[in-house]
Amino acid sequence: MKKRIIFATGNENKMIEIREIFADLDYDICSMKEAGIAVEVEENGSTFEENAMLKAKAIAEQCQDIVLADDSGLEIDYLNKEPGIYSARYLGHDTSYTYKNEKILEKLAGVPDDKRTARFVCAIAAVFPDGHTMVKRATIEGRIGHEIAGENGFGYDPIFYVPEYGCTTAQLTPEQKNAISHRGKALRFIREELEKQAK
Ligand code: ITT
Repeated sequence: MKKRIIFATGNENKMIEIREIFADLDYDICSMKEAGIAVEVEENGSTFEENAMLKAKAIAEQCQDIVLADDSGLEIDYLNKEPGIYSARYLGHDTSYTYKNEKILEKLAGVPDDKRTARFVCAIAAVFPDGHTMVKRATIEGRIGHEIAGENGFGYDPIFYVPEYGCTTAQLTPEQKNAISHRGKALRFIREELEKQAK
């Protein structure tokens, strides 16, 4: 039987990206739901790394598998790095991303491109059955676009413009986004560590 990796996330969009990046790895990749684990974790850390570790540790208490957790968000330089670790809760937890994205575009109305710099940040925490832990942070640099564009991805993707590609991350294919994204980079690092340990 293959070993399991459980992802401590309730975000189905993250799971889709994670599954693609770990597709050919010799582990069964399970969401919390698939593993039958339902735990509400209070994300009260002050960094992405702390919050990722809080989530991973809480779920690791419920199982004997490798547990990974993702804490991520968008930092907009013009807004003093908001929404940052509060990205999911920004402008209300239950507001739609169309609303959040429109409000951000309003806040940045008239701001020139060189002041619209932003980045997606992702911290992936890993907790192993023997208790040892690891955390990796990665980013993708870009800027806030001038309009909502693209149907792929999730969250803030439709307003996150990547100059090298001339489009938003919501206009990239899933493979293109994973190849350059914060989550793709952090997960590939963790993946390499898992492969080293399996040897
Ligand atoms: P879990 O805690 O259950 O994993 P969550 O959606 O609450 O799910 P976070 O607390 O890490 O996750 O919040 C991250 C938010 O940052 C997420 O909901 C998006 O709004 C945004 N975000 C993170 N990565 C993103 C990406 O690749 N594209 C667009 N938005 C992203």
